[in-house]
Amino acid sequence: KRLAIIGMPMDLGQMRRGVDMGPSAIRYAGINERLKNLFDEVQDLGDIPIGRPEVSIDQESNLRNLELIAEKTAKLAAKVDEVIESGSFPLVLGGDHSIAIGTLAGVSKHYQNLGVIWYDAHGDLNTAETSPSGNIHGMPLAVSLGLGHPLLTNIGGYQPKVKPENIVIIGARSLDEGERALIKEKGIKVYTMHEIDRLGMTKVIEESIQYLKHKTDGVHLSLDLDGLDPAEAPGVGTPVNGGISYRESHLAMEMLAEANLVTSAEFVEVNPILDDKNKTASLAVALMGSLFGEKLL
Ligand code: DIR
Ligand code: MN
Ligand code: MN
Ligand code: MN
Repeated sequence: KRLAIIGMPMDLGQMRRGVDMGPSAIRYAGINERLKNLFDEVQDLGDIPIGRPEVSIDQESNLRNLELIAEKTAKLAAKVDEVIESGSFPLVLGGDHSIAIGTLAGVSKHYQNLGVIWYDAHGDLNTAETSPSGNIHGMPLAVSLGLGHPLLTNIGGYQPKVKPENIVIIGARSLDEGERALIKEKGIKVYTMHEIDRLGMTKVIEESIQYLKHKTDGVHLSLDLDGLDPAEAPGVGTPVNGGISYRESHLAMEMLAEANLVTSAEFVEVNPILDDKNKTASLAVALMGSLFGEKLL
């Protein structure tokens, strides 16, 4: 089994600079050391070139940086596709969550029924019409359902990338009105913090695995570090109190590893400028260890 790491240093999906340094911060936290013994080979393919596009952070738009995001995520999609084609497991390092538009475009063409686990404080189910912020990092899951601007939904030349019944959202505690309506309309499975508190993470992950296992032929894990509590993951642009704990998150990753379900992954929204001594990047690397089968004993 081979792992291919792809950095996506893009911060265009939201307004706080610094999340473009996420891939560097995660590498600095020792990703290679941590994962090299869990695979036959770990290749770091470096970063998708983003350059320093001139964008104004105060521009008024309901799809801020649309063209640039479409262009860059298409490049990521092509790279992810190539990695899967070569037989490696793609692990993408963000970058803000808008990068998932590209990751899913690259992954999903390899599966008839791709499952998606969206580990996040947010639903990322906004469209230009429902978004309160205009930030595309609040839209990637909607885009992957085929909802949103065609420049985004058509990346890779097909849509949708994922079906609503193949999605599980875990950790939600900040959902906008339009997102709630969409969740109801499409019947998307969501474990909010309420269900996590009530059922416990064990049950949440057991149920998620059962829910996805029979109807999917691959599962993508999209892990937004803001799904965790800001006390554990302070280095994120949109922290929301009352999040998933460190232990619950390790348990979730360990159970996913045991189930051998996940076929691609991305870790997003690590912003070292907002972080406390690279704590959030280190947490991301530790969670990757658990996801890829690291054992305590
Ligand atoms: C909010 C925040 N729902 C928006 N979304 C975030 O701007 O659409 N997603 N932070 O991770
Ligand atoms: Mn292909
Ligand atoms: Mn997100
Ligand atoms: Mn989020």
